[in-house]
Amino acid sequence: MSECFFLASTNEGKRAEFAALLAEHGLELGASLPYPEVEENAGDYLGNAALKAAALHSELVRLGISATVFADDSGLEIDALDGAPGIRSARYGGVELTWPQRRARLLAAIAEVPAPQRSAYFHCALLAIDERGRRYQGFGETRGSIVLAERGEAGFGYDPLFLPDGERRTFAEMSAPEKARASHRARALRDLVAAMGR
Ligand code: ITT
Repeated sequence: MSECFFLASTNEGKRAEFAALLAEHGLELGASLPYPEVEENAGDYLGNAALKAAALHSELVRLGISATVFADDSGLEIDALDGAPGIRSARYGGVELTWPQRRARLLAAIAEVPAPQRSAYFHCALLAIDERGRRYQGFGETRGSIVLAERGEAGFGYDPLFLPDGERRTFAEMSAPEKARASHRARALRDLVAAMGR
């Protein structure tokens, strides 16, 4: 039976990607377990991932479940916006915005920026806590640029705006396996699994 990793995330897009990515490493995504809401105020990606992972780890200990937990904190950094939305990617423009509204807000913010200067990257930090309480980290980045208008329906979040370097299609125009080949999340998981010796 393959080992189960429990993910501290409320983001269904991330869950779906991790289910497939973990399987490539011979690992399984554990069931979605509720954990106390965390204020993501650590100030950096890894710190926020640690807050989320620790919250779920405590919950598993309380339930008497011995397993590895992990969390992902990620974001889109746009060079012309000095790295925004960055660590605030999930809340950019205000928590009340829908995702189409949030993407429209971002496109409006860089409307005057010409195509060659729309460089950006996705960053992903992972923090895992194993059944013995040991901590491991993993990082991944994908460089690309922001398109002029939304393209594609797949994926989640900012995927319709992000064109990875060397590709003709945005993340949202790719199938899940295609996105996984070039994604910051896939790279971060590879880094984490290597650090854990799995
Ligand atoms: P959890 O904290 O519960 O995991 P979240 O959506 O709040 O869910 P983050 O705090 O890590 O996650 O925020 C990162 C945001 O960055 C996320 O909501 C997406 O909008 C965006 N993002 C991260 N990875 C992405 C990807 O692969 N494709 C598109 N957008 C992504």
